Amino acid sequence: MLVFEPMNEVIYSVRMHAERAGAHLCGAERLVAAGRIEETTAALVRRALEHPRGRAEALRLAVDPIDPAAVLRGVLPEVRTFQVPNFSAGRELAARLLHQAGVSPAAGAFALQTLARGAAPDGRSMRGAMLIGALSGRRLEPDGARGVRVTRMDLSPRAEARLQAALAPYGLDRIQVREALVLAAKVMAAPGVIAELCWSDDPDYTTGYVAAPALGYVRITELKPRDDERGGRAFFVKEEQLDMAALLAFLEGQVFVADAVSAVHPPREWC
Ligand code: PML
Repeated sequence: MLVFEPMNEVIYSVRMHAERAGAHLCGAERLVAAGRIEETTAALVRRALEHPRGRAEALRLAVDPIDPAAVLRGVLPEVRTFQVPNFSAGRELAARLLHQAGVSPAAGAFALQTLARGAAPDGRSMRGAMLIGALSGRRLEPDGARGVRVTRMDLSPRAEARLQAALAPYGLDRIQVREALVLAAKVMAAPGVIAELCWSDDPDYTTGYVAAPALGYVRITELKPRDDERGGRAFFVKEEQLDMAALLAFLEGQVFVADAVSAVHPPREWC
């Protein structure tokens, strides 16, 4: 369910972008009330300095007020976790899930192969996501090096507390899970997107997911080999109805706050 409703309190976008060796290292954003700006900036700076791919060498912070009337509120998807024995099995499961979500086998295979070899032209990970035609498998993002960045999203404090309580019993209350869930919720609400595939570019984080309105957020414990720095996201779109300008405006600019959570299911083995 999506609701445009003025929030009572003015909120601020707090964004961090960090670089190392002249290249993108990490970025993050929170939407918070004025009283939380200071603790939020401190947490984002700490994160850049303690990044698993090395300490940030340059860092930018931006704090901007958000128009309360422009906030779109939504619900997080249900969370499922499948434990797989290795990344090959994980990718096989991802391909099946994408197919269930309406992605053609060719488009799913193309996305998996492209993320695995590094989706940017230089063979590294892209900062943003690929946009892929769900049937044709064509890459559609306007800039194939940068990809499409999804920004301006967060959890409400109430939803954050509920999500943490729902994830904790399974040892899943981690920043990677919380942030990816919010991003997936926003992407699922985007006009024309039918599914998402993601795994992290952090070398020690092998879990990824497939998300789609019909499936929810399906975590897969191994989608890449450990120590591999290649990862990223692919958003699958219905090409025949695609309004690229509207899609990019939504993904990059629409303020989205998830203020309700759905069920978190216990992890189980996939066989
Ligand atoms: C999860 O464990 O559910 C999160 C998986 C994707 C993480 C993506 C990222 O950190 O870039």
